[in-house]
Amino acid sequence: MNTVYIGLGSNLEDPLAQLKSAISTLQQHPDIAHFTVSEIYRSKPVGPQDQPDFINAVARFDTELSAIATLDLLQSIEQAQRRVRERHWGPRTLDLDILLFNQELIDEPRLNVPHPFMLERGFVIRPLLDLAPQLRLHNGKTVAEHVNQLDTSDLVAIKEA
Ligand code: A4P
Ligand code: MG
Repeated sequence: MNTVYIGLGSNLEDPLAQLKSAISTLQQHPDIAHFTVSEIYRSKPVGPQDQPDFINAVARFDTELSAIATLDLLQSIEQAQRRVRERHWGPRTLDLDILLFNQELIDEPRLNVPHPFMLERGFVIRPLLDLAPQLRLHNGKTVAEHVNQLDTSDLVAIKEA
């Protein structure tokens, strides 16, 4: 069984609904077990600023799928939610990134794990703190230690009614 952490992001076409839809699809998927998700956050865009704020979360699940098969599954969910892919680091209806796959280092044309930018992104590390504060990252620090080095002041947990 593989333990996977993924990042979820959206800033177009009702981003909160986009995330909830992806979460529901993953929760119900036959190849996914023990699905848990962080709080959901609103965050300022990293990269181009002339785009709407993002909604972000991190989820963890177990699966027998390989890393590439997991990527295929995530990309099929992105496609099903009609992801618009126009500009690098630009607006998107749904972005599902594999952050961690067990403790593996994967360097393939379609897949880099750990996700190359995860350590510098508050919108990844802050939600990850909700799920796994003691998880040891590839820089040798736990999530709880590492989060202190990031500015997470732009992240606001969304209170749901
Ligand atoms: N790929 C390689 N490694 C991975 C991985 N670990 N997980 C490949 C998923 N995909 C991976 O991705 C392009 C290719 O990366 C995929 O076909 C896959 O084979 P993409 O998602 O189509 O391209 P992209 O989104 O333009 O690039 P990327 O690098 O995914 O963008 P990022 O890094 O995800 O940045 N600000 C806030 N506040 N919140 C956000 O969520 N997101 C971005 C997007 C920018 N700013 C943001 C946020
Ligand atoms: Mg992506």
